[in-house]
Amino acid sequence: MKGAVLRKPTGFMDVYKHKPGNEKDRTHYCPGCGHGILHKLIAEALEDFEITDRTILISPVGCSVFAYYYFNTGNFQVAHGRAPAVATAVSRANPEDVVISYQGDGDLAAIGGNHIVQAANRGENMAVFFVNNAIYGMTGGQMAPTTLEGMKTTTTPYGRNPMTDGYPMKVAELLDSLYAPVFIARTSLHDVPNIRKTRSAVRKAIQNTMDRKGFSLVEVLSMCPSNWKMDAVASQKWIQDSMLPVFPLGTLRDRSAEAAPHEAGHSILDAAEVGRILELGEGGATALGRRQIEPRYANPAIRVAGFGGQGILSIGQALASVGLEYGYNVSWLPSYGPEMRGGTAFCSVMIQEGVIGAPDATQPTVLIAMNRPSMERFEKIILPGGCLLYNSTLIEVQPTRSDIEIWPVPITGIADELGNTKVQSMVAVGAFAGVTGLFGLDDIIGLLPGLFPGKSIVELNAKAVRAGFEFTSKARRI
Ligand SMILES: Cc1ncc(C[n+]2csc(CCOP(=O)(O)OP(=O)(O)O)c2C)c(N)n1
Ligand code: SF4
Repeated sequence: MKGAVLRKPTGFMDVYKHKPGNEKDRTHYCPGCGHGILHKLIAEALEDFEITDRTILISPVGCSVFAYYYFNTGNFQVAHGRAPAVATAVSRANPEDVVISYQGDGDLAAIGGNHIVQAANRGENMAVFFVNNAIYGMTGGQMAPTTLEGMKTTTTPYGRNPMTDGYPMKVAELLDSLYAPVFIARTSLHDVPNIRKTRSAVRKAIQNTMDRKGFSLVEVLSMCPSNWKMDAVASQKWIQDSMLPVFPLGTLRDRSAEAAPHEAGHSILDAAEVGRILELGEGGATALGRRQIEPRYANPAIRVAGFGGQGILSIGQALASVGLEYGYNVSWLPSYGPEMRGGTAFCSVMIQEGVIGAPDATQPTVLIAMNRPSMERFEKIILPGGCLLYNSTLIEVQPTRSDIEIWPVPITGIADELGNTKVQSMVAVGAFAGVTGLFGLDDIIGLLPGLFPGKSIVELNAKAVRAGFEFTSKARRI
C-alpha cells in the first residue's frame, strides 16, 4: 500500500517571501482562518490540472492581498474591488491562460460590487473565488455587505440593524439572476465534508475556465476567528449555526455541460486595426530615427521623484511622449498619495522595445531624484549598474551606492539662472537625454509645442532642455 506523502502542492511557491530577507515557510493568516484552506484547494487543483504555468491569479485588497506571495502562478495585485475588471483584461488578452479572481466580501460585494456584476453579466471567462466571512478582516472587523443581522462589528457596535444598515447581501443568488454565468455555487469551509464539496466546486470552476465556458463563481463561507472574536472551533460552529441559515449551501446553477466554449480572443482587435480606426497612422506615432545608445540604457525603467510642484509628473509625461515618438512602447504611471501635500511625489516611466509587462518601475534603471527625501527613499532600489541623476541644487548629501553611475546636476539652479524655477522639469528632461543618449536634443525641442500645447513658454522650455542636456554633455559623472 502506498504511504501518504505530505508536501506542498506545486501550485504554491516554496516559501512565503513577504519581505526580502524575511522568507517564511508559514502563512500570514491567523490560526483558524479559512483563506489558507481555500488557497490549498486552489493550489492542489492547479497542480493536478497541470496549469500552474498558465494560470494568472488576481489578488484583491483584503487579508488575501498577499495571495501573490503564495501562488506559483502569474500574479496581479489590484486596487480594491477591481479584480473582475483586471481579470477581464487579462483573460481577453491571454485567451490561452486560466484567469482566477480571488476576492473577499468587502472587496467583491462592497467597493467592487458593480465590477463583479458587470463581469458576470458579460460572462467573462474567469473563475471567481469569493470568500464570505461576513466581515472586513484586514482592516479590523468593520461591517461587510454580508454581515448578518444583529452581528456586532466595529461599525455596527449594537449589531447590524437592517433599518439603517441593510440586509446581508446574498451574492450567489444576486448573480444567479443574470443570464450569462455558467456556474454558481456556495460552499463552506467549516468542516471536512464541506471542505470536500468546496474542493469539487473549485475544480469545476477552474475546469470551466480551462474549457473557456465563461463565468464561474464559488462563494465560500469562511472563518474569521480574529474579528469574530472566537476561537477556531467556535468559528466553525458559528458558520454551522448562524451563517448557513442565511447563506444556504449548494449549486445554484451549473450550465457547464451545455455552455459553448468562448471563441478564443473573440473580442480582441488587432493592434494595426485599432491604429487604423483611431487614424493614428502607421505604427500609431511619427517614429523618429532611433539613436545608438549604450546597452545599459536600452529599455529603461525610469522613476522620477521629488516634491509636489517640481513638475514630477510632467517630467514623466514628457519622457514617455518623446519615447512614443521614437516608436517605443511606453507607459507612464503616476503615484498619487499623501505626497500631494508636500512629501515625495513620484511616477514611473517605461520606454521599451518589447511588451511592457508591468508599468511600475520597482527597480529602476534610472532614478531622477529632484529632492533629498526622494533620493534617500529610492536610491536603494536602483538596479545595480543603473543610474542616479540627482538635483544637486537641493540635495546637499552624497549618494551612498557605489554600484551605480551617479550624475549630480544642479537642476533647480540651472532653471533659476534661466529666470524661472518652474522650468526645472525641462532641465531634468534635457539632462536625462544627455546622460542616457536615448533622445536627441533637437528631437525633444522640436516636439515641445506638441507636448505642452497652449503653453506660452515653449521658448523657455527649449532653453531649459538645452541647458540640462549641455550640462550633462560637459559635466563628468561620478
Ligand atoms: C480604495 C480602498 N478603500 C479602502 C481600503 C481599506 N480596506 C483594506 S481591506 C478592506 C476590506 C477587506 O475586507 P474583505 O474584502 O472582506 O477581505 P478580508 O480581509 O475579510 O479577507 C478595506 C475596506 C483600501 N485598501 N482601499
Ligand atoms: S483577520 Fe480574519 S480573514 Fe484576516 S487572516 Fe485573520 S482570520 Fe483570516
